[in-house]
Amino acid sequence: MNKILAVNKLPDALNRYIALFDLDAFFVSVERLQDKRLIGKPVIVCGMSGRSVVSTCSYEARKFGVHSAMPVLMAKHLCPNGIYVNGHMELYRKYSKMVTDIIAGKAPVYEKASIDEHYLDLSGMERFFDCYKWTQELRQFIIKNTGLPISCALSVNKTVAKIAADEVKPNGTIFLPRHEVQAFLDPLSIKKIPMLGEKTFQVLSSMGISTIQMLRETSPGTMKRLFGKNGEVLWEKANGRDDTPVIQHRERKSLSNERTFEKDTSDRELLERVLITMVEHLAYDLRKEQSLTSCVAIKIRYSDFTTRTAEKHIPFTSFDHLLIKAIKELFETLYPGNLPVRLIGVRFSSMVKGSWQMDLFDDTPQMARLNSAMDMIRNRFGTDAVKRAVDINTPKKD
Ligand code: TTP
Ligand code: MG
Repeated sequence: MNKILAVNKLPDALNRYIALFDLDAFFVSVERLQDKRLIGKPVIVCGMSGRSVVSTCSYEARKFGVHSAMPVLMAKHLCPNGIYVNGHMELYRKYSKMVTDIIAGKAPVYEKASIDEHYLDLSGMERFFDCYKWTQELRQFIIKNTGLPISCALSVNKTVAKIAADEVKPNGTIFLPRHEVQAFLDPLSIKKIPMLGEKTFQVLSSMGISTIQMLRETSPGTMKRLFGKNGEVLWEKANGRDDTPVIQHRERKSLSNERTFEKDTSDRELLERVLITMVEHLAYDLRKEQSLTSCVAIKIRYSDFTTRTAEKHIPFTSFDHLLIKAIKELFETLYPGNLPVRLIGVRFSSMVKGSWQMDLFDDTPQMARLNSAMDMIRNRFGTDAVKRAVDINTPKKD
């Protein structure tokens, strides 16, 4: 294991070989495996309520201007003849795992960055074989064994691999060695740099900066003054530099938290508040590692050490309000209301990688915004910095 990790820390960061494998229109491609009639058509995978958003759409639908996270109502306006399909998260999870298993069986170091993206670090391997040829063979193997279209870019770091893969999609592959990186990046819009948000884009546009070349020709000092540390990172990226390592993926099966009380308690309100705080912490962890859960459980241990557990399957989510609702329901059914409790715990399992804000199950954009606003505060000031009114009096974690 140590040997493998050492590959990640090559002394010359410029000589890395980093590949990105990203499935094309992933959810749509899986739906097409189930129903061949969807092939070649504008297909939109989304929730079905009036307030739902688009999860993803086929490249045929993208021509009409439809894209992920767009309200379905707007998509229907732009693409009235599209085929609107309700998603099947369990299936996507299955296919995602299939791809991960193939990559895990062949790659020295890989990171699962989202439900359909894997970064591979092949640095050092170039001494033994042609890395690009190797990625092509792996790509063909994935296509043959899963039936899913996938694009692949091989270059010197994660940022360039990501930008390059997006450029050659769908069904594309590209190799960008170091000496070709800058010429490739220069003419592209600054919008193509991952993580360059809307506000930054507006500020840079107002300064007349529209291409990556213009951005890199701006001084790093100006970028720092305007956007702080983030500005410097953007400037580095515009210069084709990014030292972020590929972090070896480990499948996390579950997330859990429990608390033993100093003195046993049958205070129902206190127990509920403790549960809610635990759910908020775990849900924050879920979102931080870009995962969703579809199984929540609670555990109650009484004074006499009898332990009771209950679990519930729910649609995949990482939203506080849905998880809290499920946990409260479990608590209602499990706790009779008078026995003194010694320990209480929460567990999330059946997890899947998912980095998007809105899922297929009709969560509103407002809820997504509330969660991400709370997360931003927690990232800056710590997990306990913001709480729901209901758990405001709950003591901190033991
Ligand atoms: P992406 O890889 O961003 O998109 P994609 O695979 O559909 O299309 P592309 O060819 O451009 O890679 O996301 C992977 C899956 O994650 C996507 O199929 C659906 C889901 N997803 C959402 O549910 N909501 C979102 O906002 C996004 C961006 C993705
Ligand atoms: Mg994709």
